[in-house]
Amino acid sequence: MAHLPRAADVEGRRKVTVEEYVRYHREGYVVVPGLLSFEDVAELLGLCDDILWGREPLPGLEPVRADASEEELYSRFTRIHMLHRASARAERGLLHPRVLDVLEALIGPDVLALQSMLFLNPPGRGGQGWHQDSYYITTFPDTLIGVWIALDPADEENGCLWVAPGTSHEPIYPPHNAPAHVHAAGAFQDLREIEHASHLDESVNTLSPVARKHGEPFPIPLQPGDALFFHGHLLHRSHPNRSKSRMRRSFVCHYCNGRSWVPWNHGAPFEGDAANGHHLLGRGWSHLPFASPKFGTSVWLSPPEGAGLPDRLMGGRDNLMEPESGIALIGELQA
Ligand SMILES: O=C(O)CCC(=O)C(=O)O
Repeated sequence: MAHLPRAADVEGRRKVTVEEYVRYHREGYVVVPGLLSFEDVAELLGLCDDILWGREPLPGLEPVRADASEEELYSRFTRIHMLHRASARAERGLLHPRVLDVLEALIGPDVLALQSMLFLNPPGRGGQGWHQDSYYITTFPDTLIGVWIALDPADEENGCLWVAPGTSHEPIYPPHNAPAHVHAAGAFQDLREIEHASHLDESVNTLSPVARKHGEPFPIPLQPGDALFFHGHLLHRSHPNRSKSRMRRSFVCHYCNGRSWVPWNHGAPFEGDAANGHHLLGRGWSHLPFASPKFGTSVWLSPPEGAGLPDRLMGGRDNLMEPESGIALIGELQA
């Protein structure tokens, strides 16, 4: 039985251009304008409002006082993690077919959905200094990718994301005294330890020089429904919302190739040595365990079929890289 790694047969698929693919792999990010529709964005904004005003009670969140002021409501939290495990709307956002269409081309064809985050940055709040997401969310092989979807217009003033182009080619820099990190500990000669990743102050966060190694970082202003796909090693940051009255809401999700081993469950305990069984397979297939959508969001999977994969052999007559009969494999000769 073989799994034929081809893109799912999704109607109206958002196909990726070669230029988008190259940009993602060369620069570490690619912007896809208008990936989500007005209706998709409205659904996620509705979720933000319902959470804020206590109309969508979530496990772990204190109920909202009936007489709470708007300021009090906004001061309760600026981000909520793993919302897809509690909300059907967040699950639909995480497994949005057009997001998965793009992911299939960039890191697929097998796509595992790991995390969803809702950011509700009111004026004066939010911001996160330079960091690399693969340090926090470990996948082996490391195939992590983030997708940052704007729900409000996001610009420099209200705290859009900034990227440090090309830093996706850097290894993951381990924080000082970290118990483990993404690359095999001890395999690098000169991989220095860093301090205060995610700190807003660049003079304190010692990842700052790495952010400028390949070019000047720049902001990524986005309109609602635009999506930024960014590599798990890419250094990125945001600033606090400096606007007087504009929110900066965004829906941010993380994914990896469905064949990566994932010993990460957002800090929650799991049985055995892999947490893959807790994460949702969005496309393709995997020999590793995976979960199905809890709220019934449709996904296009491709379980193994009877058909075999085409043979592709290296080398041949006249050095043509074509399959040819009569090539002996060393394994066969020895057998
Ligand atoms: O949106 C933000 O403010 C920060 C998001 C971010 O850095 C991340 O998701 O890794």
